[in-house]
Amino acid sequence: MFKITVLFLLIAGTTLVQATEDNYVYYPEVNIHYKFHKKPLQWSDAILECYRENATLAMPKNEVEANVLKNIFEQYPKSTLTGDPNADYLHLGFHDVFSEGEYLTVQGHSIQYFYHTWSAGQPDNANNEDCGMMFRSGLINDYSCGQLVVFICQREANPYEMELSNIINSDIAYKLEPYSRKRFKLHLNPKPWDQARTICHAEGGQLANIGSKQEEDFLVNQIHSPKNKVNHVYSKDFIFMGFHDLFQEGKFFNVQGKELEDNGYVRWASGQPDNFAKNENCGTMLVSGGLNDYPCSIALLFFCELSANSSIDARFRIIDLYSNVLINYGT
Ligand SMILES: [Ca+2]
Ligand SMILES: [Ca+2]
Ligand SMILES: [Ca+2]
Ligand SMILES: [Ca+2]
Repeated sequence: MFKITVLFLLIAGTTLVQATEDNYVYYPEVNIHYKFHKKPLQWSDAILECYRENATLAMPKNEVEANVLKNIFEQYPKSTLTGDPNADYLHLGFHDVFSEGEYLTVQGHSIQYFYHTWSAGQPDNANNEDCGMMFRSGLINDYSCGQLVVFICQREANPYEMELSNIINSDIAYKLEPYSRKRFKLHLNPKPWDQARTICHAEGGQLANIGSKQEEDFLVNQIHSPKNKVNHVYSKDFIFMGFHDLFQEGKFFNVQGKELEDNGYVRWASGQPDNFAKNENCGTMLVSGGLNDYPCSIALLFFCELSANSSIDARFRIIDLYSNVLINYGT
C-alpha cells in the first residue's frame, strides 16, 4: 500500500514539474498556450527563442488574442522589468524586412488577415523601422529590429494556416517531385528576390526550399534545358530559393519563418555562405546544386513550390484570400 502511494505521488509530482518547467500557460478563451519572456532580446533572437521552445513569436489573429497578450503584459509592469530599455514595448511576430511597407507575419502571411490596429501615426518607418511591436495600450507599431524588447511566445494546438497550399493551381509548369510529392516551377522571367517571393505567393505557393537530396537533384535536372531559353540578361549561375538572412546577418530563415535547418536538408555550395561584399542576404542554389547566399536585388530565375497536399486532382476547398470566404468543392 505504502509503495503504491509513493509511486502515485512520484507520477503526480513528475507531471506537475513538467508543467512548471515549461512555463507555458493555457488560455482557454483563445485555445493557445503563452509564455512571457522577461529577458529582452532583439526581434530575430526572439523568433529563435520561441522556435527552440517549439512555439512562435506571438502574433494575434484578432482583438480577443490581442487582449490576452495585453493582459499578460500587464502582469509585468514597467517596475518589474528592471534592465529592460523598452519596458513598455512587446515584440510581435510581424515585420516589413523584405519590402518596405509590406507587413508580413513571421510565417509570411499578410497582416491584413491578423490583428493590425495601429497606434496613431503608425507605421511611420522612423529611422527605418521594420519589426513589429505592441504598446501597453494594445496598439501596434513598427520599431527598430535591433532594439532589445521583451516578448511572448505562443503555442497552438492547431496553428492557423491560410491554407494557401490548398488553392487549386493548375499551372502545368509545376512539375511533381515524386518522393516529396511537392511540385516545383522554374520561373524563366528573372526577378529580384522579394518580387520572386511575391510571385510565388500569388500562385498559391512559396519560394522553394529543398528538403532532400532527391529534391535537389530534381531541381538541378529542371534547370538545364530552360536555362538556355531565357533571353533576358541575368546571372545564369544561380536560382533564387526561399531562404534569407535578412532578419539577422548569418542567421538563415526559410520563408515560412523557421530556421533553415528545419528544411531537413541543407547542403551549402563549397565556401558558402560567405556574405560576399557584406551584401548577400538572399538564398539561391547553384545551377549545379548546393546553396549560396546572394545579393537580393539582382534579378535571377527562381523556383516556386506547392506543398504535397495541394494536388490538382484532389478535391479542394478554395479560399478566397480577399473575402476569406470558404467555398467547399466536392465532398
Ligand atoms: Ca519599415
Ligand atoms: Ca514606428
Ligand atoms: Ca548575409
Ligand atoms: Ca555567397
